[in-house]
Amino acid sequence: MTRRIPAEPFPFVVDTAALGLVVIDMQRDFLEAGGFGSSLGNDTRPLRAIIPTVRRLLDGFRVLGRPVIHTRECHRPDLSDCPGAKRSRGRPCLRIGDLGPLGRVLVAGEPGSEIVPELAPRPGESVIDKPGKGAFCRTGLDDLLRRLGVRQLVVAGVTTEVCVQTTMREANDRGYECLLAADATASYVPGFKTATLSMITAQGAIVGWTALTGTILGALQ
Ligand code: TIU
Repeated sequence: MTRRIPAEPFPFVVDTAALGLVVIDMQRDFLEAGGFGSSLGNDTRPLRAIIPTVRRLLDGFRVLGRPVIHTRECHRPDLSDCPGAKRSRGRPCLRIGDLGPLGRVLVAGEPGSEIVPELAPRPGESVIDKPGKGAFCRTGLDDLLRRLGVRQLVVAGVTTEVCVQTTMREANDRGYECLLAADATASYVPGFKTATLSMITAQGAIVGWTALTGTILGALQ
C-alpha cells in the first residue's frame, strides 16, 4: 500500500510493504553517565530526552508489523575490529576497551553496549552490532534488509550527526530511501542536530527526508 508522509523537503511516498525502522545505538554507553558518550565530555541528557519518542515509534512499527532493526556500536572483546585510529581518540583516562562504570567501554556483551531497558528489542527484532559509525560498515545490515524486502527506512536514534547521519548516507548510496524521525534523534550538541537535519534535506533530499514521529505514524495508520 502506498502512503504519502508529509515531510521535508517534500512528501515521502512510501510503499508500506517495503518499509522498515532502524533505531541507531540507543545503548547505555551513549545515554548514561559513565559510558562512552560521557567519557568524551558530553552531557547525556539531550539523548535521554528522546527515549519516549523513540518508544512511540517502535511501538507504532510493532503494531504495523513492519521490521524493526536495532543497532549497537560495539567491538569484539579482543578489539580486533577497532582500528587504532578510533581507539586513540577521546580522553586518555577512558578509551574503547577500558573498564569503566558500565563495564568495558563499547565492548560487546558489556552493560554499556546494552540498549536502554525502555527500548529493549522484542523477540523477532534484529540487533546489529557495528564496529563503525555507519551501520552498513562491516555488518550484515544490507543483506538483512534485502532478505526482509525492505527498501525504505524510517531512521531514529543517536547521535544525529555521527552514527545516524553516517548510516543514512551509507543507506542512500546503497539505494535505500531514508526518512529521519526528527524528534526521535538527538545530538549532544543541539546545534549539530539542527545543522544535520538541514544537510540531509538540502538539495532536494540529497541524503533523505525528515518528519516528526506523530506525522509519520499518523500517515502510516
Ligand atoms: N560521539 C558521538 O556523537 N557519537 C558516537 O560516537 N556514536 C554514535 O553516534 N552512535
